[in-house]
Amino acid sequence: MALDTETREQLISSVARFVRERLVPIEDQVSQQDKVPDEIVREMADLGLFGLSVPQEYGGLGLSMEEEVLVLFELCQTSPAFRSVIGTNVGIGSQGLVMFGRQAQKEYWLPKIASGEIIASFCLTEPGAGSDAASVRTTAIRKGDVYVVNGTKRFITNAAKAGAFTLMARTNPDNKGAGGISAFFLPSNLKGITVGKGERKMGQQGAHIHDVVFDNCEVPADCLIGEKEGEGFRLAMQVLDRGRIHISAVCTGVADRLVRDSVRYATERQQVGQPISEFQMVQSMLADSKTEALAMRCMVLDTARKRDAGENIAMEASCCKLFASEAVGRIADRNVQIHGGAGYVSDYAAERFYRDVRIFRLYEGTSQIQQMVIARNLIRQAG
Ligand code: COS
Repeated sequence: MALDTETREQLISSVARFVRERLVPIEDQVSQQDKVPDEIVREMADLGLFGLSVPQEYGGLGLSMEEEVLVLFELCQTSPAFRSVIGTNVGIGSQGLVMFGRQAQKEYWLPKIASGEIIASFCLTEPGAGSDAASVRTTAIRKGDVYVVNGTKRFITNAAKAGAFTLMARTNPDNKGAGGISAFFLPSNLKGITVGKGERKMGQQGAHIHDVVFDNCEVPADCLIGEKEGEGFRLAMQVLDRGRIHISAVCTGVADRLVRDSVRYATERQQVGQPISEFQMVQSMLADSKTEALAMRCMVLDTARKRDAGENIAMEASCCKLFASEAVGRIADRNVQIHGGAGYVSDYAAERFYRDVRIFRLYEGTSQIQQMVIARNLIRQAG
């Protein structure tokens, strides 16, 4: 449901102020300590950020996709680790339930997700199933009233804090393809679930990823999302279509921040008796970064509006993710270049952001997967 203009503007300006006053000042601390303070998480909950995409009837803000990306444009003008705190509840962790869940599942879980009372994570990737998501090996075999789940999920964001998982597992081992996979929404405290240690990562300190191991875990049969087995892969793909717009909006927020940092540094830093922003080769970098940031914003907004209008945006979402994640990488690189030697040391945010943005080209589908999705759709349309 779309907000009225005044409420929308209020939400966006509250988020912008929160970023400016509460998040930007502690970016370096979060990176050093590898932890977002609990107090900040509570403030995020108070702002309603965990429930951006949960329908109002279940306690969320029920934003349209367009509104969600407008909020993300503001929220992500700081370390992307902050977005990760709410990211799985807003996106991939909850949306399978929102789109395909049964009434009782939604009534039980969604208010808790919207308030931030529980964190929801998305368990698709496995040691042997990354880009080839249909090759999931984790099994969920029906035995009476339960599914017995065995397998390992990898790089699961927020797993250690999760109170629930959206899990993709193979309910029909005879079907090795997409049709053998089902989706579940289950509590994380079931016997037989172990969360591994946090991985050491290149960037985004403060955001954490873990293995989740299922060892003869008995999952109640009513945790199946939807009415029948075999729908899990399609669910995952539709969650990811939406997630790719979300991540593209995250890239756009970061890009805007980096353009601002580049301009600020270029206008302050003096060389040869003048600000380096006077040099045309520096101007060229500023202009390219601004142009790409604007292009990202336009395509993300356009795709979000199309999704809100009910159009199939699988191809456009991949176009956004491909362009935005690659472009923000170039923008972060130019930002380092404009900062010169200062961009390589950690006194400035440039070095940290350069590492932080690298993951955008990998998660929720690598750039090569986006290219594949785009090309396949084009060819299908032509045929
Ligand atoms: N929406 C709805 N259904 C979809 C879909 C979408 N976006 N994409 C595929 N499907 C359906 C197909 O229509 C097909 O259904 P039928 O068998 O009924 O025809 C089924 O799902 C299988 O699709 P496809 O044959 O295209 O599957 P592939 O195994 O070739 O995989 C890619 C397709 C590579 C696109 C998919 O595996 C993918 O997105 N991989 C990346 C996964 C990813 O992003 N991982 C990140 C981890 S999560 S943070």
